[in-house]
Amino acid sequence: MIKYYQTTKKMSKKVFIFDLDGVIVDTAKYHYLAWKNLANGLGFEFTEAQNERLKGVSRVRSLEILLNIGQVNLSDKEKEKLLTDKNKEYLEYVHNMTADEILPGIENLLKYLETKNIKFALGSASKNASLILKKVGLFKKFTAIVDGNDVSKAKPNPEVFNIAATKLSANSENCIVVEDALAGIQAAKKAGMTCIGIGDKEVLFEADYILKSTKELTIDLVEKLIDEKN
Ligand code: B16
Ligand code: MG
Repeated sequence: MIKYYQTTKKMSKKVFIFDLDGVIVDTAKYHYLAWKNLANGLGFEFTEAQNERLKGVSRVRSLEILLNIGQVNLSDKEKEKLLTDKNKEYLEYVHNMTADEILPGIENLLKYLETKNIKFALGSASKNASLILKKVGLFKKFTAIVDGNDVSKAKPNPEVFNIAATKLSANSENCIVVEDALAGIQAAKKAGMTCIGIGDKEVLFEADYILKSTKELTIDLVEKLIDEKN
């Protein structure tokens, strides 16, 4: 009995911060459809490989990258309209999302963290994060949601993770970030946090741990991380 309480106390020190797109759900495919339509409307092609460059990047910066690919120059007013149109189409896909779209291993992991009283927050660049979490039924599970509406500087700036740590009342060295984009991993490392990268090790080499997919976010690995001394 005593042993149980000691273990729980020690484990509860660590907290988790999850990215959204590419970690909790795969919304990248919907971003891609909307950006591709926008590019086609402007008269150029946009490939899935090029879409990789937009992962973890803010909406405004994504448009800049896209227009650069198509070598298109537009006024601020025209850009504003494209951003609104893109988000409108993206939200049409989001509205059809269900819990089936939660990536493998995530629900189990969140349940495990809840049973161990380990707090977790969201740290996403998306301005649609709350809506997406509501659509897939995870919104109420998060202690805090920090997203594109809360920051003035996008990843790789650490602001989003620093705010999440404050909301979790955690020191940065006790935060474990799960991210799928290089910009996000750089943000977590700048914040002085432990970072798990989900994806290609050639791209995510700056992370402390690299997993091919969320399926590899096993309870064994998580227990090891929360027991790890700083
Ligand atoms: P929104 P994350 C990011 O989400 C996406 O990876 C990125 O492709 C998108 O441009 C960004 O959110 C902004 O999304 O248009 O919904 O505000 O990976 O940081 O959770
Ligand atoms: Mg992401």
